[in-house]
Amino acid sequence: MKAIITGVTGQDGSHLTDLLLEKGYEVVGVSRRTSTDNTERIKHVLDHPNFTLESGDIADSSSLVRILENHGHGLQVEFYNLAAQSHVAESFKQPGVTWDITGKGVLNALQSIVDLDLKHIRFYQASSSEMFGSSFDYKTYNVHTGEIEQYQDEDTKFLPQSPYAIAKCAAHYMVRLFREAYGLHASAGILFNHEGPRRGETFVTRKITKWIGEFIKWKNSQQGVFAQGQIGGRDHENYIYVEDPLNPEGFPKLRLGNLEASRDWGYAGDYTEGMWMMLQQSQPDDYVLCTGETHTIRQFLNAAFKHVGINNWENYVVVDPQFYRPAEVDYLRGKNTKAKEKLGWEPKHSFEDLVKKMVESDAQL
Ligand code: NAP
Ligand code: G4F
Repeated sequence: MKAIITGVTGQDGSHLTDLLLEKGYEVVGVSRRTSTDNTERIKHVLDHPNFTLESGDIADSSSLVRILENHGHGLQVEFYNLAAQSHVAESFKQPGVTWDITGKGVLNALQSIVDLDLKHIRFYQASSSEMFGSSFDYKTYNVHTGEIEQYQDEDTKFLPQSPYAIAKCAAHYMVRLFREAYGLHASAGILFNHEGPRRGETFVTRKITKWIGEFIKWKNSQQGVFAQGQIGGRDHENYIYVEDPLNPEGFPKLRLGNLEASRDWGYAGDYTEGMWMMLQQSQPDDYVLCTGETHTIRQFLNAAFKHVGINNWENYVVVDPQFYRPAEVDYLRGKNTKAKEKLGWEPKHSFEDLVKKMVESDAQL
């Protein structure tokens, strides 16, 4: 069995590579040329005998054709398209590049497979819950809380709120078209937010846990002062100070944007297993992967700071409008009934497990 993975250097690409190597796959990772090393997350597999790193860019069809010609033949080949400009806020600043990579890149991959007559290849597309945007269905009345619960599933309409989400919608429809028009075994996983210690440092969960890790290290370096249990002695809008006139150094507070948005956060390793399960089905299809729970950024902050014994996170965080987005997705909460019933997939990690994993990794607890 062989798998070609675009986006192999990213969070999901690295987890999927680990999973498929464990299963005995030959893995061909596709990575674009960058002037600084981008292989940190896959450095542990670079010398694996079943791993090959190929240079390629999803926006450059000729590189995909070369890779497919070299690696696309053979009976069981899977192609996981995880490559994307995946940062939603950045997509407002670089909408054209986001479109070329996240949208048109998917057409490049699908069309190359068809043109080379490699239709036996099973294709996975990394679709996103961002495609739902501000759309959700009211379906469940919770008898315990008396609330009507809102969620998104495979039948919820798309109402994208960013250039990223629009590019993902176009790619999603392209996958459906190639499935129907050419009979490709092409599936799309509509994945809700999934995180972990390998998450990019500018996504909100990792930004928080990384800050906590750095703060703990700084705090430990100030041990003599902190032994008295004093911080925030000279409170400042942007810095945390210790109550020590001899120590004028402060630690910069954590700067975040909208704290009210809700996300359905799961653990990335669980979700890459779901991707693989989709391609093992006899028929291609689209599936939502999510936990079914939703939490605000405030709740994530609360849980993450509590984990290192800090109960008043508000004293450490500055809300900075530079991190607001021109349009926001306020609420994401998925329903994973189809994935549970058809794939037998379920998330193995809870919200609390995820927070613990991330904080402990960044704070080296
Ligand atoms: P990520 O960490 O940002 O990784 C994105 C990957 O795409 C990186 O390896 C990046 O390479 C690569 N890439 C970017 N532009 C490329 C190009 N032009 N050609 C080839 N490769 C390119 O994202 P992730 O969190 O692993 O997510 C994986 C996929 O799932 C993405 O498509 C994302 O949009 C989608 N998704 C993610 C989530 C989530 O919560 N994580 C949820 C739903 C969907 P460099 O190392 O060179 O930058
Ligand atoms: O962590 P985020 O940047 O993730 P977002 O926008 O939900 O997108 C992620 O999940 C999608 C799946 O739903 C993927 F398709 C996508 O590729 C990506 O992986 O932001 C989460 C929320 C937003 O509401 C944002 O406004 O956190 C809010 N937020 C508040 N302060 C912040 C910040 N987000 C970031 N990145 N940085 C902040 O300082």
